[in-house]
Amino acid sequence: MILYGLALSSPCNKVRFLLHALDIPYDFQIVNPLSGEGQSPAHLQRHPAGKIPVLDDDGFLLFESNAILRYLANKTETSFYPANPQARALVDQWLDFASIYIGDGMARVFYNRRLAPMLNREPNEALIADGLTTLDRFLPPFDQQLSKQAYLAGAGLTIADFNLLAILDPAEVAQIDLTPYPSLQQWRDGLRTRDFYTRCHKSYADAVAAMKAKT
Ligand SMILES: N[C@@H](CCC(=O)N[C@@H](CS)C(=O)NCC(=O)O)C(=O)O
Repeated sequence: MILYGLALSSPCNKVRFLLHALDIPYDFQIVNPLSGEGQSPAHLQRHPAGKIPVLDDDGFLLFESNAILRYLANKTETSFYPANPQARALVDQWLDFASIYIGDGMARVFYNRRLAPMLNREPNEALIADGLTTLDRFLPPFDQQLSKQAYLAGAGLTIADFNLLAILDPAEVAQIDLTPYPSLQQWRDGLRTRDFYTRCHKSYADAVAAMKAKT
């Protein structure tokens, strides 16, 4: 199995967390959109818009990180994506809810606070403010959910957790304060000590430092 992507990319990292948790060996091939590699003819053959991640499972190409999570989970019949229709629907609900709102808010803040300066682009303060407003509105339901149960969709770890963990991984480096959300923080602190996470990186800040050292 080959995963095309970058260690700084949350959509890539959610897939890497799942691959590690399932103990599936994979070849992580770096495609760095920040340096234009996404638009290379080779990568455009894999993804029509040149985005990452792309999974290559023995010639079967798949993009969109949530589709990749579901594919890998279906293929392995793992409890990370329960078969019972209602249990599965709740996983999908928390997966989509996080991707749409938390993913969007985080992306606006992270891009403008961290990536724009790295690319010598002017940060857009209005988008940062908008992202923070989105996070202020949508993080509380996640904190409430995690105050009631160990994981987003119930008592067991699921792909919804890998998704949110990867989305929130850049919080520190993007100076996003999660202290108002104690249950969310506790959930995240616990998952960050797990094998599937530490096999990926020690911390997100470490992944950023490793990338800077290489460039
Ligand atoms: N919804 C997509 C988002 C993919 C995405 O936007 N990836 C970024 C890196 S995190 C990318 O490839 N950006 C380069 C570009 O948009 O050309 C997914 O979850 O896979």
